[in-house]
Amino acid sequence: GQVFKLEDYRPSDYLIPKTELTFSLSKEATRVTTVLTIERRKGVDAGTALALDGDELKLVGVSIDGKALGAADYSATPDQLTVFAPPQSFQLTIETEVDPSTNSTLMGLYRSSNVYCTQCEAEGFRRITYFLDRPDILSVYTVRIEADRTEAPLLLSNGNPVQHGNLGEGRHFAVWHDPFPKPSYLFALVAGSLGKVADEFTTLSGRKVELGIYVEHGKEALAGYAMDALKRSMKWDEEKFGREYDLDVFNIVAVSDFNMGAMENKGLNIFNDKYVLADEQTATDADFANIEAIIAHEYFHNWTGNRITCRDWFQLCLKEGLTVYRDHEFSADQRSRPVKRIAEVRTLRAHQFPEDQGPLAHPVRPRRYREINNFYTATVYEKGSEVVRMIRTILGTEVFRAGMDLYFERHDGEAATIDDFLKVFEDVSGRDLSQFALWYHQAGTPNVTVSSSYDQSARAFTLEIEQSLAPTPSESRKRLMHIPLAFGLVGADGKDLPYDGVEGATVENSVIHLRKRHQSVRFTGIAERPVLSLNRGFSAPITLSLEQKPEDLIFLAGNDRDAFSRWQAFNTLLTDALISGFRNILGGKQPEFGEHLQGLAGRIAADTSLEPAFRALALTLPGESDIARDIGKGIDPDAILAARHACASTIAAANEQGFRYLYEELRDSEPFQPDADGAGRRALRNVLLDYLALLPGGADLAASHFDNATNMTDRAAALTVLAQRHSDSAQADKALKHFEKQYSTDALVMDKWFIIQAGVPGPRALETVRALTEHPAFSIGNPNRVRALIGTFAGANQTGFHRADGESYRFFADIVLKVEKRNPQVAARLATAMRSWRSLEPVRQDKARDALVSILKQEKLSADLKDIVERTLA
Ligand code: HT7
Ligand code: ZN
Repeated sequence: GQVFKLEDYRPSDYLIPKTELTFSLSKEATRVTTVLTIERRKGVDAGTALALDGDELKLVGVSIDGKALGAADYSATPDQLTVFAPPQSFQLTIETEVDPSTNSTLMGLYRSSNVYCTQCEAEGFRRITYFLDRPDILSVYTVRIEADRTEAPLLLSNGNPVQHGNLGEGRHFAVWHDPFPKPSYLFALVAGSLGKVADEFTTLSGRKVELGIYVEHGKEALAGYAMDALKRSMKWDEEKFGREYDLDVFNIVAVSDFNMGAMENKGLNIFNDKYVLADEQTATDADFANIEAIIAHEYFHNWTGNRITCRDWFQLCLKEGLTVYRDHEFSADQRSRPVKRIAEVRTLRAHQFPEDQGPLAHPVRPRRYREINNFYTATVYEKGSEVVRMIRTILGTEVFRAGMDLYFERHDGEAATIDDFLKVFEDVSGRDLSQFALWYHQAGTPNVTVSSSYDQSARAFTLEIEQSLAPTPSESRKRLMHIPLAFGLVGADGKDLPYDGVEGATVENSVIHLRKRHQSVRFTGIAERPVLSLNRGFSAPITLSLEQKPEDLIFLAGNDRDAFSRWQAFNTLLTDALISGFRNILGGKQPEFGEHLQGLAGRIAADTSLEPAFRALALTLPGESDIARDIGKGIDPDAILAARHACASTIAAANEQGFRYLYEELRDSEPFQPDADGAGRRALRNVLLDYLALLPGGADLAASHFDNATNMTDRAAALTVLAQRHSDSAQADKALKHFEKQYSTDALVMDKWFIIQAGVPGPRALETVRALTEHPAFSIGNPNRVRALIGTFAGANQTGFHRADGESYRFFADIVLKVEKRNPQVAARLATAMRSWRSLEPVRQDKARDALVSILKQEKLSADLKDIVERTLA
């Protein structure tokens, strides 16, 4: 396949200032008439051909300024329309025909539950009409939609509505105009019959905006939380970034077939219905939090992505990393900042660290790609957000805000680059960010090794700090990074000790700026031996090799003023214990867990000065894949599971009384609220249930938790505990059957049923998952179903997926190929579950390699899947 390179970027020869589209919608043969106002760019030679992108298109006709083109004037294939020698400025009219009903890729124009909808990012617009389908072509769109009035009473596109009316023969039309020039990837159309939830928002400057959320008829009551989240997002962006909404209407449509979470099309966001529909009976607290975050994310794109877009797809992190940063800040403000930060770091470590440490590693701003769809990654999104966060840490909140203001002022209406973004911060701060820019350009997670010593007589505390960055694919030599390490020197009373001097590094606002390979940082005037609290708040996305005594970690877990570091200290103790338990098991010995862990777990659980959500996170043991990642090599998932189970059982047995008391005390007496407080209490109670379920009578306790649940959070938590801790019990069987019967017609709730069963540890999960692919609620064409059942099995069931006999890999290869026939994008994303195969022990490694190779042997493999599998094997 073709490799696209950043260094090959050059501006297009032609511009398209105006785009007029007319859709005559019909299920199998939709006609699209495109009238493009085109101008040759200044300085480009007359006679230069115009090559427009297409993808599987059927051309019906093409004309220039009203005159049909002759065969000598152009050439057309499904993938390209070339006009050989167009005039300097002209109107190009193109007629194409597309078939939405058979479009199972969910890119371009397709049908989802009888609704016409579109997905154009990244390169889906070219499946609708021929175009310069690249993000630096900004055009003003006018869209006319014609459809059968009964089939599609609702006709939506970007921008503001300008006209609608009847056409006769049961058809009608609507015209939409979007005054803001935009790239083609932000185009959207929706037509069908949907229920509407309406509201309004008055902007800071007093403009009224009509808000609409469209959902399947009968589901309107499930859109209330999303609407509330939208209004809160609009207000927050005004307050925190000075950004107002800019059109008269803002619409959101929920569809049930969608490749990703949602899409920020200008004025017409389209959502996976999973991230819109919620009430306490069908959605968990995690679902509510995701809805809030994704509604905010897509809305925030209106400024970071739409008003200022990306010059090319190498700059994807310009909009995605920045917008994730913004949605993280929003959730932190709406909920609990420390709890949100811990959750972010867990996600980053779970998804981005393995990417950075494996064969699919790439820089936040990649330099090359074969298939752009495969670059919507945790690195671009989550690490991209961390990089923005580090800019704030380095510059401080106020200068960062000044930089953002300058970014909006300087680049509004443009297609910008990461260099433009960094430049605004250099300009407002007067700093040189060229070394810092390596965070965008170098792949891999830096490791920082630290040792410390205290010299009582000199009252000096010295840190020996060293940074390193392992080679990643196609980057063998790495340069030194600028790493901002927030820190505290914690005294015996838990307060940060003051110091009167620092040598060996720039230290500002409790941040050490690491810029060299090795730095010896000496603090003077330190009255007592401090306990080092380093990388507070996870100020830099690194791995830290820091030898710390267990008593220091226990001290930090109980006393650090930084809540993230308290969580981190306890998590480090747990991880160390689990890894040594794993090694014991591999060596044929019993794992042992020190009493300090059990005591600390009990104290954290009962510490009412800590918010319940924090206690829940602290008590959640590192997951099997977290442990595997920290072990690094020679992974035997069965031994990890056994160590984790033993550790949880020890903690449960040691704290039985306290945990039972708290479990009872946390029983909710108040009505359900999907807010952070309510969710925190439920989270803590459900973590306690998970421990108590390991003690005698555990299955009955979980069954009664299930039976008495008054909301989906508790019901799903109890079902998970039954399925994972007591999979062979009558109680688990009964609860699973009950759940299935109760929710058989609710696809989103049935996804939870698939997820829970796909996650049951042990070799038998394969047969369960195989059987569930035949379940009436499963559908290989629906991304949510596929991700729930297959994605969970491959991505979150370590012992089931990595069966030593390799059977799960063979099943997985087959099913990935089946998905690929309909939807290459979803198949490619699924296949990334194999990315850490080289960290397995040798027997499993061989079997995993065989399965990957078997995928490559398939004829006519899509570019999407081929790219992932080849890079995974390289
Ligand atoms: N910007 C959106 C990304 C997206 C997408 C990308 C490729 C294929 C389908 C897609 N659907 C949505 C979502 C976002 O990050 O906000
Ligand atoms: Zn986004």
